[in-house]
Amino acid sequence: MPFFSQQLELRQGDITKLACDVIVNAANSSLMGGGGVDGAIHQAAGPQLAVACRQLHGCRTGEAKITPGFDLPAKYIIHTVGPRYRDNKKTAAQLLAACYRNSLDLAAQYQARQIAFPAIATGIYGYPLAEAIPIAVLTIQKWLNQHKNKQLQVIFCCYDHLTYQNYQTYLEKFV
Ligand code: AR6
Repeated sequence: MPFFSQQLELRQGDITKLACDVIVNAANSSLMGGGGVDGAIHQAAGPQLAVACRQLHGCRTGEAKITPGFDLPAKYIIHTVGPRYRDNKKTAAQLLAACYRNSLDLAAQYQARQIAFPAIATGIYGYPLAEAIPIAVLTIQKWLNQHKNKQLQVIFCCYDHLTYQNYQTYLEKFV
């Protein structure tokens, strides 16, 4: 598993299997579940997750909310809502960056030591990988530089090989 800096790690696999403090869910604004990684997380966390999510009254694009991990090996799930690339082209980059920033802020608030991100918005929401990866990496690097005392370990958890390869290429070049 390649490490690209002390705090950045790239993995290929299923995020629901990771036993880290926080995994991030690429949710929709209802927070009531869906397809992709959201469906996998709800399936693996069990029905208590939907009950907890209902009490959160949704989540706006770019924002983040937290629940316990329930049946997952992860302690917490941070639910964030990426932008639909086609609807929001102008603001999409800012909203995607906000997803990463707000998730990191919330993880730090909960004293998390590790956080694993899927490639938010790059599946059903159609955000091109080539644009989403630099936003993810640069936003996270900036946050880590601004919060040196937090010692947060960040994992990019890529489900498919294409996503993994694209991250690897970018990280090898720029980190
Ligand atoms: N572990 C890690 N990554 C995964 C997993 C997994 N188990 N399953 C899929 N991915 P997507 P979005 C990757 O579509 O684009 C849902 O219906 C996937 O290969 O899950 O933000 C929500 O409810 C891709 O690289 O999320 C929303 O309606 C990445 O996760 C909508 O989809 C994101 O793909 C959100 O769309």
